[in-house]
Amino acid sequence: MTDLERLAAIVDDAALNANAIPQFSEHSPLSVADGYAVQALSMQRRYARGDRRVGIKMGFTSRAKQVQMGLDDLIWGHLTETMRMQEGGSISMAHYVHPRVEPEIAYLIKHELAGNISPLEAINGVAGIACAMEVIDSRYANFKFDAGDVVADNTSAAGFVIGDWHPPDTDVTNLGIVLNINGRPKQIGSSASILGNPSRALVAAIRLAAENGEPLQPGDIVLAGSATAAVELSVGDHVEAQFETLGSVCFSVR
Ligand code: 0L1
Ligand code: MG
Repeated sequence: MTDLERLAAIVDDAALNANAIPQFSEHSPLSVADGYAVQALSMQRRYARGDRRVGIKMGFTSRAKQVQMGLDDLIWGHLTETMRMQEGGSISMAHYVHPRVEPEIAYLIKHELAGNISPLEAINGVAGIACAMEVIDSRYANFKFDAGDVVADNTSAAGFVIGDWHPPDTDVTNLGIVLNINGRPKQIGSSASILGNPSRALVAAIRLAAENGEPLQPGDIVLAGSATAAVELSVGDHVEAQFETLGSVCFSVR
């Protein structure tokens, strides 16, 4: 087993069993490139258990977050079928280390998309747009990680829920978004805080997935990144994200 395979086994086991682990870079530095290699190896372990890739998610979708983490690009991770949550359903806290929720915009891919394309070309390759939420759950204790660590940990991806699909020409450049926990607003934001326009995150998703040799395919989902700070989840929470024009999406925590 190589060092990268050993790290993939550790992070995969932590995700599978909801165990917190120390950040890898505490012992020796992990480059972002090696982080992506660990992520790919950990995905192979999931797929070997019968899980399957259903799309990708974007992270660090604000310039301020990239600077804070010492990066000049977005990061991305894989979405798999076992991460899918039922709209209006519930998730068990037992399956997570310390989950947080983020309101996001989701794109449904219509045909294969790859390379450096414009936002207009990207939108022409989309079949639908929906409101969504992502549950992130860093496997590292106290959400403490550097860029290589978080990439190795599949960019904290742990769950996602998607609302009704809307036509691809729906304007989502500056939609008001409210994230309610137990009926009270916890975060208020705008889709414009996703890189100024979520379609820029879609363009980056197309570029990064293709660079990694897995161009986006028909039916793939892309989560464009959070429109607000993430909110910690607790047992008993009812979580609802309301999006101007796109409607709402909700789930509970048991
Ligand atoms: O925005 C995100 O999906 C999070 C990316 C990873 C960083 C984190 O876990 O906070
Ligand atoms: Mg996210």
